[in-house]
Amino acid sequence: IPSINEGVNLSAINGLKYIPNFITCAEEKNLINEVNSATWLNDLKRRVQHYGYKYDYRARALNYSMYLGDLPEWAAPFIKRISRENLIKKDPDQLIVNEYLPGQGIANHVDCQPCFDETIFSLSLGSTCLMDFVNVQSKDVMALLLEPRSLLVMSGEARYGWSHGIAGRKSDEYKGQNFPRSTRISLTFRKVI
Ligand code: AKG
Repeated sequence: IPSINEGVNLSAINGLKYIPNFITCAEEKNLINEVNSATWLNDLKRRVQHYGYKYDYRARALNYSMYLGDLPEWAAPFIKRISRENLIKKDPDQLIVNEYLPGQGIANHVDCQPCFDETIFSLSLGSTCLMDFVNVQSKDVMALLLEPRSLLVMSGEARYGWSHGIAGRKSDEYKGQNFPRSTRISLTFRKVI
């Protein structure tokens, strides 16, 4: 499946990796089914699932007294693969599943620096969505359309020097095309430190 990001120059953001079609359509379908058969929480504006130590968005810290279970079985093949492909040094032990309905987003943020290790992964399922990156110092902005089945890897500058977020919109404009949003589910993996 061709990616709209073919040939896009990501070198403005060191440590940012975008891998289109990281998983197949069959794997995507299977992951969506697995996620939807687990229990969703409604403690944010959107539905979420937490595994490992819970991140408290209000306190902007990990809640070490709330361990919400090991990573699910269905995440194991994915973790094995990112490890085998040397995309990580230490296996992730925390997962946040976010569900975005059209119109929902997530405020720009830098993932908690003292809580999580240097590499963050986000696997996209379902809909496309435009992710905005803002340089913490220069305020430079870059936008990248995240496609279903793609993997986003943030480390180094991308992890610490740029914030990332998703505007709450029903469609995105990207490279002169309109991309209406449908339900998107993202799996964000991190290593707690
Ligand atoms: C977070 O949960 O902190 C995210 O940034 C999620 C990003 C995404 O949905 O791809």
